Amino acid sequence: MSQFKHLHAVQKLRDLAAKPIDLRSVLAPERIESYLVDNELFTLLYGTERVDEPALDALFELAEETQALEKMAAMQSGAILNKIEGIESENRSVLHTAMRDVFQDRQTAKNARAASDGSLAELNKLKKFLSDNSDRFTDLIQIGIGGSDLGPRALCLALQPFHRKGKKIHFISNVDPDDASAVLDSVDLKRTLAVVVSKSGSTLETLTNEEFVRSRMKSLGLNPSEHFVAVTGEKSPMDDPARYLASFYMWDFVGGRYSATSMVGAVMLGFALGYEQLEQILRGAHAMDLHALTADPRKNLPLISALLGIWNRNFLGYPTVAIIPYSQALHRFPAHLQQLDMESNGKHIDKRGALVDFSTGPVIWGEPGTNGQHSFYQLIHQGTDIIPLEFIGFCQSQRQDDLDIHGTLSQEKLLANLFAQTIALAVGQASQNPNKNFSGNRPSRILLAKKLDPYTLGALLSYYEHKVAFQGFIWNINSFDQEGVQLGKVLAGKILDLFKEKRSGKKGDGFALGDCFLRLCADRSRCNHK
Ligand code: G6Q
Repeated sequence: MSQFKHLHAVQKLRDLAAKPIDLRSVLAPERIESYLVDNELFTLLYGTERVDEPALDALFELAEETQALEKMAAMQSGAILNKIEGIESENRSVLHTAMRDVFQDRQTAKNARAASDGSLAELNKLKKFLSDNSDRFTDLIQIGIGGSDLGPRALCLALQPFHRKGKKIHFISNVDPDDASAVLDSVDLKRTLAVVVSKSGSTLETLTNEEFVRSRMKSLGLNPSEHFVAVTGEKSPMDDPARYLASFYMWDFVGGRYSATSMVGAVMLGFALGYEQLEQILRGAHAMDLHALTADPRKNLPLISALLGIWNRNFLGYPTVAIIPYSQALHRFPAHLQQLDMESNGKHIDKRGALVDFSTGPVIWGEPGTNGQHSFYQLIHQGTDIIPLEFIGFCQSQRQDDLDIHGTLSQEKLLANLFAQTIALAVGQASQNPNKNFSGNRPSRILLAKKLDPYTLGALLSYYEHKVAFQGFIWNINSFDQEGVQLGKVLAGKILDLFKEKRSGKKGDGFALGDCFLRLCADRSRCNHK
């Protein structure tokens, strides 16, 4: 049996989960007002989760027994965390927090000072680069994939009203040529800066797309080395400053999906928003890093969110979580959280190398509300699976451009829908007509803030990073590697060899399964219909 199952708190939680509270009978204003916790920016409302005091006590005991806060402190101070005992594995510090511990109060990273010094040096380089070059360019294309795309893109799109006038940002991530082609058709390359982001400097999609854009530039008589910037690891195949207008660095101890606040996001965000607003994102993230590190467990927002997630996943047995921002600006944020959470905690062995015998990370998915209400909420309210929800809401609209229509503002309509959903899910509705019956007793929680600005967004990003890390600490899994993505890459390489062989007529090692798909594709290409 795994260590996790042996934990005293786990036994207790299992007993408690045999008879969890029923939200239909307990939900009342007093409960909503007492099951909440806040810090300077956010209020986490969790009265609509299926927890009571004994369950909460046992969850905090679980955090203590697994030393979740101690592990957070170890992470933020640069201890080696990215390691699995007894088998070949990564073996590194995990220091994304040092990327934003660059301001005067520098408290978190005593042992991680070198990392935050490195980050500060890159930020200073970036500040100078932006002031020397920003005027030359109207557009920026970020070329990168996975962690080099999702987080930075989500942040960029979330802060549109803060973008500088006359600056447009585009992204190319997919190796689908239609992605690059569509972006290239929409920009004036003479005034475009291309930022190629690849920590390894060897990612097929990114290197292909870089060449795609370079080639288009050359065909227009432009010199790519005056338009291209690199963000990569030191000594990676892309670390070749002669090919680039500038090169910025990131390090092994910052994982791709945790890298939005490193140079991976910073170059593009600095260009889009200006350096000062970029700094606000970093300051907000740093404030939440400190909160995760120092807040008492019962006041610690990401820890509480992690524990509620573990209650839902391991004890109530719910397999997925929907994260629904009631904010259009956050429309790509769930895509970032999908990667952050599922790549981190979708693991089948623990840190001792043993197969786990409990559920690890749930399936994470989401879309902004209210749009989701008009599509998949049917299943959430009346489907046969129970889907816990994490709502994100803001009291004020981001743009403050609102109108009283039929007696209420649009922002009020948005919030009314958010609060209505959490109540409807919890209390349901009895009806004689079974098709109109809502069973209720379905859990959700709300993370509420005043308004979405760069500082708050930085803190929100960090909140989720720490929620995911706390869950990994409690499950004792390695949340900072991603071996599960390797097999597909290797097989894609073999299939690419088949494509090459076909073109050159040379025979290679053969790969019957891959070959079969290529044959089917060739047949399809010969079909007459469009
Ligand atoms: C993230 C993953 C992965 C990575 C991409 C891009 O944690 O490691 O999504 O970010 O595969 O990798 P490169 O930045 O090395 O191109």
